[in-house]
Amino acid sequence: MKTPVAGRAPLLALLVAACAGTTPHAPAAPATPAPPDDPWLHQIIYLVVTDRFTNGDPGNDALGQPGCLDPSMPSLFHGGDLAGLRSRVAYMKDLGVTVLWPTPLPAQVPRRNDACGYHGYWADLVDPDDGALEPKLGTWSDVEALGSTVHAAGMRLMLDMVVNHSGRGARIVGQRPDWFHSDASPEAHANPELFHSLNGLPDFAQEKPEVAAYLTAMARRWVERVKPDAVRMDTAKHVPPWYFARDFVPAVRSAVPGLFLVAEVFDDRSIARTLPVLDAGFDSAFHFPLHRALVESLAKGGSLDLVADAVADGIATLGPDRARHLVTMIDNHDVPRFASELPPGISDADRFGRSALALALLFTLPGIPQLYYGDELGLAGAGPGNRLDMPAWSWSEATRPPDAAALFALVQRLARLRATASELATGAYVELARPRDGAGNVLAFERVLGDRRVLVVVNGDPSPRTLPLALDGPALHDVMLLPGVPAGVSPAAGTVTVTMPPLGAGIFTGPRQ
Ligand SMILES: [Ca+2]
Ligand SMILES: [Ca+2]
Repeated sequence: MKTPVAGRAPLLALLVAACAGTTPHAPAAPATPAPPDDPWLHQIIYLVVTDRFTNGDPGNDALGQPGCLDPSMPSLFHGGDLAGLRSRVAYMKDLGVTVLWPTPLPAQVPRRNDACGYHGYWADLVDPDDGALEPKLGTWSDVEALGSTVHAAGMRLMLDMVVNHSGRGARIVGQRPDWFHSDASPEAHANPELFHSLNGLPDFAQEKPEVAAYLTAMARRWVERVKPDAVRMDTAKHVPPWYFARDFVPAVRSAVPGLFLVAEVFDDRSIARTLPVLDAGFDSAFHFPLHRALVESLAKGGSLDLVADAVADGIATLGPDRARHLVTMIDNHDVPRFASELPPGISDADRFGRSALALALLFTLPGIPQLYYGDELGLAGAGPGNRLDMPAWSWSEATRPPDAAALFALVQRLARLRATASELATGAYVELARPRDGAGNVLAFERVLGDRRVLVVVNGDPSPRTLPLALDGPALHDVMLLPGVPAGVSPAAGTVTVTMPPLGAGIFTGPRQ
């Protein structure tokens, strides 16, 4: 297990001083009309690889496929389970996340070489569908108990599903070989994204009515049984959008009204790639271009222009309402952890500061923030190392290394801010300044809702920066997140001058006019 770099944490890197400018009052802009609200805009998602989180029931460790349990092997099961997740709902609640997204629950295929489906994406499907749970994760009563505990905590449950592929060697592949695409076919050659196997995973032929019917009935049974609040669809860009529009979306929505549907379209080049699944009926998709921009700018020292561009492109391409619904993240189980994108040899202070800035942006930019387990502790890891076990020291404030404790506290504060400042969930995004304006690597924006605003200023430079901002309306901003800085420092209107320490950020809130 890897731990974040220990050592003395600098005082929270989010330090800022603000002072009032003296320029004349700018003309007040009309209040922005409130955009449509949606409870999902107010959520914070927590992604967990269940097998790597907590082993709540050692009695199920040896169940399931033989030879699949070895906590020392990165590609085998480690013993984490649904009972473990349930035992940590209080931890999640304390952190401030509101939606639990565990990796998929179906029973997994037998071991191949040194790998088993500890991550849940290699289902051992069979026809007729047996709806079997992975025995190492637990029983149906564990699923029900987890759902009850999550809901009793006021949280929501997101079910991770796969309809693109089965696991290699799944029983259904032997039973129904004609239900899968052939990689040698002309279709696979012409359109590999939809018709070619992904990493050799047997690729379902949704264009065959019997295959579509099988997958849709399976999906319906899972949501009827688990009764989730949301569904996350794996590998959605490899499935024909018409299948989702015609079959999947209507089926799961009629089975569980009100489901929130999120599609994984893993493409960090263009948010336009999410349009087909959004048009097919999904409520949301992941903002992979913004993930890349946060990594390139804050982890690798690039320009914050990348972040501003990704946000602006999302809004321009999808419209502001769809852009607000995108799920945003600094990492997930398929990419290196944010802390591992930082340059080798980086100082403890910079490591903490850059992680804090990324999290501050994650919680204040448009989108529904998603944390990957351990983001709140600064866990590092890439390749198989991005799915390490949650460290034993994680669960108590008393046992966390100082940097991890400080980052956890920061996430708590950001989550509380998000819960109380609706501007961050539903407000319009207004860019105020960006690096190419010449102020250094500084990005400033506000989230505006009616007559309220949240102003965010981020300094990605390793040196102090001062940024004058012309604000309409009274600039009465309370400083947020910033210990030691008195609130309400800026009673005047007009220009606000924000002075930021290296890798600093300020979050202010107040009336807009
Ligand atoms: Ca277990
Ligand atoms: Ca496919």
